Amino acid sequence: MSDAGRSRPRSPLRRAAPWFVAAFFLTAVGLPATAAAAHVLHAFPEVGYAHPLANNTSVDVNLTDRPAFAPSTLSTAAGSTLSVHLTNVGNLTHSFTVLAQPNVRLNTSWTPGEIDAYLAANGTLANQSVAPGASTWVNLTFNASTGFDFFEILSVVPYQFQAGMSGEIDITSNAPGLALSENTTVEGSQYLFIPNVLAANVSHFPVNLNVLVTNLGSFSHTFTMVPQANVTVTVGNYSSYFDAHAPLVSVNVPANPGGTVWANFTIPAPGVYMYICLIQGHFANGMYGSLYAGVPVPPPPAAPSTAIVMSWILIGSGALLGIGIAVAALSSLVGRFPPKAPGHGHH
Ligand SMILES: [Cu+2]
Repeated sequence: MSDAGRSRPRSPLRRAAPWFVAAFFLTAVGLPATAAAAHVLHAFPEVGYAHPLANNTSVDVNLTDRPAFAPSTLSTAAGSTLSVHLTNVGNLTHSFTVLAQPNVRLNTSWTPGEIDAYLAANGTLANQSVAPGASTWVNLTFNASTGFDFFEILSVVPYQFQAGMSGEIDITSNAPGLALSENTTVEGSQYLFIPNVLAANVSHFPVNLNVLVTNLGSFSHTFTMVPQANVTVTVGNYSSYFDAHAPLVSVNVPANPGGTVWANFTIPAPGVYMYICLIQGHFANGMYGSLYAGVPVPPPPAAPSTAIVMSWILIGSGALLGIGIAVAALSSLVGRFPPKAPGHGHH
């Protein structure tokens, strides 16, 4: 008599094993699928609202003999303090001078005397001279009403501003509904902007917007925005359109995972502004989005039903697991009664 023919009861766990295996596989399929479906559900309404900067920001700025500020564009939230650590890395004296009037750019054709006269009449938020090799701190506090403004910075050492030593401090807003600093990412392998809807709920124009673009993949991309509100470019016409209308902004996104670039631009009027990637083939594959500036974002379409299906997969795997446990329990109960020996069942 072979082993297989013997009536020794199988272990309860072995009897239930197929059910556990089935439950395991269904869970293995169901869990990631459910997570993915949940992500889809979550991702769509994830409009790129404001990501306000921290209340106290510190930034290092080098003053160079180029002459230039490095970096030349700073950013901080309205109602916060910006601590600027200045280091003169050159051999010339430079100054870090911030205009008191927002949204003003001095004319680089002015003489040093004209600039001094303007500053004497209108004041400064800071006017710090920094000797070669020296370092110092300047703290600037921007009240809540300065949201969306920028303040020009310049060196007042004669002819340095005229030679290009200028920059700006962009003031973002953390007031609810007043989005200024937006955040978007580009997905390399799928050619997508995430999110593909940005919202700037602003009420005064022109308005300065800063979008931080982060590369999730390792392909080159651009973040390129049409200069006109409510214009939809197509794969067929975008090239000739941009030839005729310079983009509002076009930045190259560093081609490495985690690479970032700021797109800083000024929206002239309320409306919907389309942004695309200019790299050949990316727009055609869906790499575009819309910025809603001062206009409401339309509601998203109905949620995909896959999430419901996916949750049924999980429920199904739970049911299989339950059956497996029941089989194991029943088997162990049944196993307590010795089975009849072969041949003894007949009279
Ligand atoms: Cu691209």
